[in-house]
Amino acid sequence: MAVKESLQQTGGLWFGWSGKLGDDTPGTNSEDVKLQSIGNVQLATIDLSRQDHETYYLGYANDVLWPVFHDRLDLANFNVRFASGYRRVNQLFARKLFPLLKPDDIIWVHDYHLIPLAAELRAMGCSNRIGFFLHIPMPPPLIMAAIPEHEWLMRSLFAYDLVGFQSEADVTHFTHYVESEAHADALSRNRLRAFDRKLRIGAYPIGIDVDDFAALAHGREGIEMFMQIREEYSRRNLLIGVDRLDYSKGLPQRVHAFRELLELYPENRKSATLIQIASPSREDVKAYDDLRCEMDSLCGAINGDYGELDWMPVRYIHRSVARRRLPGLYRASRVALVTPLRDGMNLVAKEFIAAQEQSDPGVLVLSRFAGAAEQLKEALLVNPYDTQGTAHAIQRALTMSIDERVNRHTALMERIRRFDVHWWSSTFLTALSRVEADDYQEPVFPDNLLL
Ligand code: ADQ
Repeated sequence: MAVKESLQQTGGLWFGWSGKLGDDTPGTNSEDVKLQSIGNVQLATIDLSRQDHETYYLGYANDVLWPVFHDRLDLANFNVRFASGYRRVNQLFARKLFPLLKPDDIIWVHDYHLIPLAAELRAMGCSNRIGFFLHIPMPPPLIMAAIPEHEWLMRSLFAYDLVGFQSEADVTHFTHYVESEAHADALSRNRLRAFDRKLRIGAYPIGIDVDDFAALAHGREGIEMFMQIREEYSRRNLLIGVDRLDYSKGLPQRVHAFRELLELYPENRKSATLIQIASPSREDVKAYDDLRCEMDSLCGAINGDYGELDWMPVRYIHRSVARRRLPGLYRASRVALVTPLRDGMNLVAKEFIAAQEQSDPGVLVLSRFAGAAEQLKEALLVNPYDTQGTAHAIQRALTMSIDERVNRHTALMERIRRFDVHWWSSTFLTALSRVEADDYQEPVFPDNLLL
């Protein structure tokens, strides 16, 4: 979404996987690039063969990089076929993209599926300016070092001119990795030299389009959703969780904390309801199937143990909600639970803030392990592994005075408005275009925000 908005502003070429599987039968070529224009954006897409989808996408990207970068070594599947599929598809993408490039194009590569893309392009003679943004967290050095190909992956990042991370913690992890594993020299806070190349790095926390999201809250479907939920839950305090069903999002821990709330503060029985929306995600990967079973069982148990004829503690919905309806749901909720075990940023936290009524806002309970916690200091920050601590924070959110809610919300709103999606893309692209200028001053972030 954020990338689409940014590209629509500048115009340009979007290149990537079509999301479809190609025909593997002999005589057909699934590697053809399909071109189409939408407004000022040209779309170039390519299908993946079944084998590449299995090894590159399901395998290396989602069964190796995703778990390891979210500190879940226990879930990683280090299969050598996955690594070669990942390298092969990045080579294929580079081969297909290279002929489409103009000499002065600036290339912005997104996320962990494409770490070696610049190195493959450079090997073909590409000298364009290339930047990379990692949407997920950068793990600490010793966790990264568990990936058998870690050195190759991190060396590949030095083929970029600029590498952007979501948070200062990610920048620190990367710097420590290259200093300890690749004897990198830190030329300054944001410039490193290793593998015979210089690289600029920085924290560019992604934001949302605040006005656009706030406007959706007052659109027809936003208002309908708000009225419907307000009416249905007129006698209840509503808590909301909206996530992909992913083990990084801490959903079982969240249900445990909500259960603890009902134990520690029984006054919430019959009055507090948690709506948890968990959209299906990566259902071909086993860990996601296990999580689905765990959530079904936990939500069934809490409703069985605490539910009454006229009240169920948890409404668990394993589907996604249309984007236009989400702000209405957020606006009708007293508290949002955004409690991932690890998250690059987490845009739901920012969307919840943007959807609130300024005069009577809800409270954000936010995991300290989400990248968003570096910016959103006025949320109630929690450790999601600490069930009791999280339950206490939820109770504090439910009972917070209107003055405190307004003060916290005002500060948070100012923050997400100032560092919105337009700030994110323009700051990154400015830094990328000026990467070699010695006088270029990196935006100091988030130091100026830790008030
Ligand atoms: P995600 O892990 O997908 O993205 P997140 O930032 O929470 O995580 O959500 C992205 C978008 O999906 C948001 O706009 C949100 O509203 C929407 N969404 C999430 N769950 C939904 C649901 N159940 N129904 C409908 N919409 C839903 C990755 C990283 C994040 C990082 C983003 C952007 O993992 O840490 O914030 O990229 O960089």
